[in-house]
Amino acid sequence: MDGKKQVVFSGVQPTGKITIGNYIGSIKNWVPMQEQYDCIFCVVDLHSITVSQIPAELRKNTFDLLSLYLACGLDPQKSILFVQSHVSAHTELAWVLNTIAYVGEMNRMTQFKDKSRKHADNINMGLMDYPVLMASDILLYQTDLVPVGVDQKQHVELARDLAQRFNSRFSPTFVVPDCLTPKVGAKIMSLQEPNAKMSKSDVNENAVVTMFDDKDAILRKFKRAVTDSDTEIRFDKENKPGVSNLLTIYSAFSGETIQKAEERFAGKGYGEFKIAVAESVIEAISPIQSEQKRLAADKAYLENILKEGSEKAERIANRTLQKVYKKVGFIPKLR
Ligand code: AQP
Repeated sequence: MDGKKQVVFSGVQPTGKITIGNYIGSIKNWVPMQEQYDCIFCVVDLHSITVSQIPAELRKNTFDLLSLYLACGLDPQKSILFVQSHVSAHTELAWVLNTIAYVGEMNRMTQFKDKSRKHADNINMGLMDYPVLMASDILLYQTDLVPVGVDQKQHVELARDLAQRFNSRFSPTFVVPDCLTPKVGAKIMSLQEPNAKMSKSDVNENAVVTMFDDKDAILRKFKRAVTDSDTEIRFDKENKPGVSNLLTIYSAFSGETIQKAEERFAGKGYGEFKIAVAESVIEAISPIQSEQKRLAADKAYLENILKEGSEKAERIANRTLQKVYKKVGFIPKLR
């Protein structure tokens, strides 16, 4: 990191098997950014416990996600890769930001409302505070750009608001980050309910294609994807959400524009179209899957990446945290 390039920060929660939605909406877009920006990518495990997790599974999912990052092309020589809970400044800054975040604005967050409905037996403070911790993740690194899917846009806007609020209440401290969403695939939809987002924690496994699914499962899930009673393969989100979602997935994995894909499939049946979409996914993710498996078996290598990554992240994060502590009036700790 030479401090001259713009800084990019993003992360994914190890809450389950990463979906093709997570991949298209985030990780896939991070890879080319490494050439142009100072990039910091995190496995955000602190966020994941806002919903109940089985500890052994969380540990496995964390390593699986790190190895998936690497298999997709994130390079520890170019980017800082680390696990959120290894850098304590994330929770420390979150505490300070909590004191300038209003309960009213946190209550209005769409994801909080959605997850409160889905996990009515566990509406914990962490779930409500999730966006403040995410603001802390972003602001600690003086981030310029946050590449995320559309569902996280509201949280990045909160990070912007908190940065501006802190800067004006004390003095300029944080870079105010911009949100970056992909042109195609910013919100991949469920294969079973094309008006709902594809989510890794969906209990209906036919609704979700994961980056870990084998070829047969991918084919089966796409064959069962909900479409409509029409026969035309045309992009029309409002009237043909299922077909539009499949066209988006095809475009993201094949690299062909949606318009070209519409021309390719003109006059073809839904059955044939679904198989072609599945094949485009299989072709793109098979090499990633083999590489992920190979890397996941090398625990020492992964641990070393995390050790080096967290040391680099900590240096940057602690600099920001010390500035913040000084501005709010805490006395410096003598060393
Ligand atoms: N369906 C999606 N389409 C495009 N992008 C998506 N993202 C999530 N779902 C889609 C993007 O993936 C990144 C990581 O998301 P996350 O793990 O931090 O949490 P999330 O947004 O809550 O994703 P999930 O899959 O819905 O997880 P669970 O089920 O655990 O809540 C983000 O950039 C997100 O925008």
